[in-house]
Amino acid sequence: MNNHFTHVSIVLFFLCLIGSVCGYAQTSATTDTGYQLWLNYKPVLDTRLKRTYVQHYSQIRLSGSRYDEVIADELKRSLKAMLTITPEFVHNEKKGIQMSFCADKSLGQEGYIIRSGKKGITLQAYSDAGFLYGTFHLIRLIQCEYSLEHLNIRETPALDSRQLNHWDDLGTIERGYAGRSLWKWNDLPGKIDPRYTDYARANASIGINGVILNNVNADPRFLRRDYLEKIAVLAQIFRKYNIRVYLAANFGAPMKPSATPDVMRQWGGVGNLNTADPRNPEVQKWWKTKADEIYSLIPDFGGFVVKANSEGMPGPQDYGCTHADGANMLARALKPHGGIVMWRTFVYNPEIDKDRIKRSYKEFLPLDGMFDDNVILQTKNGALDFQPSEPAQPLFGSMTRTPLMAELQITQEYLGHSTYLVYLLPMWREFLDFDTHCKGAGSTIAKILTGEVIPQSYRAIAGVANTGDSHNWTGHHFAQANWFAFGRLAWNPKLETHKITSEWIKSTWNCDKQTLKVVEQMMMPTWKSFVCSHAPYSIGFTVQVKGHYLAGFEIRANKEWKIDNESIGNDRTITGSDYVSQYFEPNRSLFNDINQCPELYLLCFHRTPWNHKMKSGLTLREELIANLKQGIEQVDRNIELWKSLRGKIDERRFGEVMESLATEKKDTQAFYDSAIHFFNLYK
Ligand code: BDP
Repeated sequence: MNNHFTHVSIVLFFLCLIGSVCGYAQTSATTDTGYQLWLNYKPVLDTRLKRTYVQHYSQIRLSGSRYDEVIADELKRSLKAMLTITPEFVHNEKKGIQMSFCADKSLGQEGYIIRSGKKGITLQAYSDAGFLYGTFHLIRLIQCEYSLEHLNIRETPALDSRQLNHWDDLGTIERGYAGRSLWKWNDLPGKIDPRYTDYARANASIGINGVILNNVNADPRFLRRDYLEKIAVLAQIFRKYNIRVYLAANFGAPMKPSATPDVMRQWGGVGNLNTADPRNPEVQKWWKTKADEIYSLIPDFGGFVVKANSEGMPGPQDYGCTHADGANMLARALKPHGGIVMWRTFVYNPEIDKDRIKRSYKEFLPLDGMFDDNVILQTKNGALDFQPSEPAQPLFGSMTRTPLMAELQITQEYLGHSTYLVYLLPMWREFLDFDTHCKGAGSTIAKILTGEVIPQSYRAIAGVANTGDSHNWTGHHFAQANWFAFGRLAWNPKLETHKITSEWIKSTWNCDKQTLKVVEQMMMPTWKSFVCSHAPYSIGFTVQVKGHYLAGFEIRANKEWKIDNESIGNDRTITGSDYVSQYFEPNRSLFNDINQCPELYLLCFHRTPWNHKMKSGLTLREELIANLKQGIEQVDRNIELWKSLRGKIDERRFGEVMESLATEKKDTQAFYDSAIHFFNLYK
């Protein structure tokens, strides 16, 4: 009896042990919150692969670069989680991973080479930052379970400056759908959120090297000493990851509060002047002194982004000066310190043209060549706004003596906020591959940005961030993919879509083949289906004026675009507003011809008869109505696909994505109902 009892207890003890181990496994799986983003280091399950990784990554010789400390940190953290090893950092060994400087100048400030051979893996760079990016590449090789044989990788970024723009308003975030500010302004500079480092790690891992901390609708207080001291602390943390800090500057900042124009009443200026006139020596001096002050606190400060004379923001035109006058004045204050001005071209002054879409081009083209050499024009991908689809802004390729940088929007202002699963890479791809023909066929936007078509003294790209203080950073787990994809594209605008997408999936979720297939299947069609169901054929604004989320066809109709019983769309042909003429041939003729215009842009350029025959064989009316259902069909498909991954995905994230999909379904149905009701008014 006693023996039997002992036997039972031993069995029970082991059962409990197994139970608790399984229980532990389960809890650890269920507590996966998404906080780790794509740096979600998971154990490598393939034993053969694991053995090779362990063999190579157990010993590492660092290069002596200024990033060694964070490199070692990241390697320790990732290798422990993925391979259960703690690497040994060695000095002279010729095996394992060997990092060393090389004389290949063409690698530039950030490039690197990774090669594998009999003696292990070498990571070489010409400059310090190459080791940082190379290390994240080495880590990614394991995360994505790539083979280490015959590695011969050479990477240099195609764009020098790859930035995130945070539309941060000191607590809240304009067009932010993932919580409040990441920057804890009230706690800084004394108290430092560990999250700042995790944010920097995530960015460095995808190549982001610039952060604009605040909203383009800039509160002048960001330029006040107390805020600069807070900003200096962030800069210090980000610098460790090769990330520079920039600020959005309010052009009216030098003014004293009582002198500030109406639009700034809510803030007031932070100076003591009665004007912000760029010709005024006092104003020039104010900015010079401010620049000196900033650089004394942040020696590697990147510069300013400026939204001026746009949507009520103050600017040089308030004083009869041009955008160039304003930008150059700021540029001269920053120049001695190596800073730049990113002057935004998002302006739409109604006096310039009746058609809003034409205004920015008309204002900026005549200024080509008038900007100082440390000014770059920051230009949204489309000429209207961040619509779900738009033909590319015709300024790209037209400005030949002024560098232009692209501004993309990662936050889904017009694309379903953080509620919808919309993968933006296909949209950005469409933009980057857009052939401007400015120097003949093949003059794509990607090649313009990288300076291959028109020499660019400064090559840059910015994305309006979709982050906030929500635990998973972006609200929707899948919105992390847009941040990731933006970074990878910014590094290399030609990087293949499948590569970016599959690497995000593997490093965020897992390397299981079915997960990979299903998640990619979910993501890829979402941009197209969103466009079809929410803003068909690049028609323009279709959402409510406030919020930019709910359907607003009634409010937008016959204001932003035309509709009646005969036709729908915008006449921007040469006999209409003539927007087409802002494009180079053959785009101009192509867009001008209703039968040749790409259907994706049809309603942007043409007031199209409802009975116009589409390529599908259907009339415009039939196709538009049928396509409106695509949103619902897509989310239904995604729900089924996601369900098929139950058990493959950790429970908490699985459930949260399921909830997001359910909300998306409800909201997309409401959008559809509203759209159908509206279109049925016209027949
Ligand atoms: C619009 C946004 C607004 C921004 C503006 C801009 O609705 O919040 O301030 O763009 O980019 O799309 O300046």
